[in-house]
Amino acid sequence: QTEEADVMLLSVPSYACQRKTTLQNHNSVFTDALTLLAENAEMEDEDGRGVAFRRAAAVLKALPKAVTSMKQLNGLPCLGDHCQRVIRDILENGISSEAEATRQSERYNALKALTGIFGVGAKTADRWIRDGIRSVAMLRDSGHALNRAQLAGLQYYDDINQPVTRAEADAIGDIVERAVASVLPGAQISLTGGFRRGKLTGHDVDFLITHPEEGREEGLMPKVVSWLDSQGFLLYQKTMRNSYLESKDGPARPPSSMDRFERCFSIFKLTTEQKQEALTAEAPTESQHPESQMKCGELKETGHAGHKPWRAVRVDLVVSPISQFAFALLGWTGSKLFERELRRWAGYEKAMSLSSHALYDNVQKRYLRAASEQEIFAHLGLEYIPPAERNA
Ligand code: TTP
Ligand code: MN
Ligand code: MN
Ligand code: MN
Repeated sequence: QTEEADVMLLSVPSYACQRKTTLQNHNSVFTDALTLLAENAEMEDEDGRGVAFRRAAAVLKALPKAVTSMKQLNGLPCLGDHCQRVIRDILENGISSEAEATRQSERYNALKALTGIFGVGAKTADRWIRDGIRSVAMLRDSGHALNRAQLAGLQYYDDINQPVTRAEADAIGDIVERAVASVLPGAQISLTGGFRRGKLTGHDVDFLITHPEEGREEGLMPKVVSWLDSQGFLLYQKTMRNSYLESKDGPARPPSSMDRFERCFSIFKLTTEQKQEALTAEAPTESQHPESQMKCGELKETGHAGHKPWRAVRVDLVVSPISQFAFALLGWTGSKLFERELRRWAGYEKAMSLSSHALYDNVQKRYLRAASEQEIFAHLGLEYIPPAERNA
């Protein structure tokens, strides 16, 4: 085969929100390396570099085939010199020496371990590393003062760093349904985040709660949280009240990726029994299927003597008024890069400002209403991309 025949012409639009990105990735050998470099940059508080690596990885994720030669990169967006060097290295040597050196560096591993603790960000991790703390064990022994989130993060470290399965997400969903139904009948909950995009596992479970009658959702979160707490479902929670309205003319506007809904960052206690109930309740006739029997077997396994019969799961809850629901749903479904690209597209290409609350047209000087995600994409002049294709 000639080299010419081997070169497929690849082309993708430059914003991730203009492309369909499924979970099927033909270029994971490249995107794994670029994602590791992005993660490292973010942990070093170099967000600009982090985004550049993430954009490059997202371009490769959207390609219909594996890249096999540098020529195929001609004309692709977001691939700067640095990213091309990483890709060339992998094409020529099978691995990226930069990614491997990073993966093995003491600093990367210390940052990864410490920021892997719930409640610990890049700045805190850096401070601790400068104090000589390079691992979770060293932090435990150090006697450092920790806040409430970090204490919970340490206490449930192993559970929280174990991926959440779809079955576990569904079991948590059942519990949240019960909580919401008992404090505000008629309220609706939606699974958002990675699971809505079809991911099989996640680092947490994300829910958006609303009520079809505007205003009925006000003050809902504290009620949901106290119901959950009274039933023993919460190991940790931090609730923040809605600050959207009062912030409008306030001086300190948050970065656009942060929204101001009533929200709760929590750690749930999920028992093996609840997981079992969720499986049998949702699929009562499925017990004959080999796949569901396998799941039940796995559950028994985690509950056997010697192991605790429950696990800690990170859960994010958000409450939105129905008038902002479509924006909140779009904003909390992700991926994070897809969201960032939507906002960049809105600002640079459409002179609009998009948040998880609203879409503002800076030329017409008015808010554009939307009752569905489809309407928001239409306002933005974008083809509708369903959640399963937002995995940029
Ligand atoms: P995550 O739960 O962090 O990510 P994920 O669900 O895509 O992946 P994972 O499986 O690792 O959990 O965030 C989900 C979405 O929530 C993401 O698109 C960004 C959004 N989000 C906000 O809009 N505001 C916030 O303050 C936070 C923390 C997240
Ligand atoms: Mn999530
Ligand atoms: Mn995540
Ligand atoms: Mn989350």
